[in-house]
Amino acid sequence: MLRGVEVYSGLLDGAEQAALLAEIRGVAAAAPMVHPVMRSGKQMSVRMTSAGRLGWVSDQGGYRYQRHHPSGVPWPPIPAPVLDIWHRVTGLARMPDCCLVNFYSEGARLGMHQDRDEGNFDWPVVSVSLGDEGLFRVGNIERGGKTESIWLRSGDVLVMGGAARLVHHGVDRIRFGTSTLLPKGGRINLTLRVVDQGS
Ligand code: MD3
Ligand code: FE
Repeated sequence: MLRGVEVYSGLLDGAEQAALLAEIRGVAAAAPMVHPVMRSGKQMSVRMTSAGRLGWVSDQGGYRYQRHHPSGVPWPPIPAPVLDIWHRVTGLARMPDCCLVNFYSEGARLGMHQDRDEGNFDWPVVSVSLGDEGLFRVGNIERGGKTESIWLRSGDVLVMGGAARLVHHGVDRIRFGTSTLLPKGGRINLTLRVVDQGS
């Protein structure tokens, strides 16, 4: 695939996936999943929450990282098994500030975008897929041009660093019901980021 994208297919076995899911249920109990609203006023089809010092939010005021869930509660800590994956694949001593949790139910998608709300793009981004398969698309730093697609499966881990850190990417669709990890189906993606906004 693209330079700067490392794909660890099947890095997490079934037991590890189940343990992560239990941790994520705990995160969502403390900080409930919401459908973020974009600046346009349109609701995203993906539901999101966060763990960590900072969480990613979007509303009519725009996109940003902030210290609290929209309800005002602080974000729960990033679960230790999630930090362990970050350490295994990046080898970095610096831990991420944010674990964004994305939930895709049947029909949910994420349009092509860049991740550029962080303060420093030198840090890699790590993504963990759980549950149903998702069709991930990667493009270019510039808008448009050729794209490449790959199916991400439960237990796959991606590291986006270097030249890939600012490429456009998105999730075109999920294959609902292709995994038994979530009893009611759907896909969960954990995205780990160093936000590094000097605060
Ligand atoms: C490429 N999430 O939350 S993860 C996102 O599967 C996001 O939910 C997708 O894009 C998902 O912003 C894709 C893979 C990923 C994450 C971060 C990236 C790819 C990336 C940052 C830079 C380039
Ligand atoms: Fe993204």
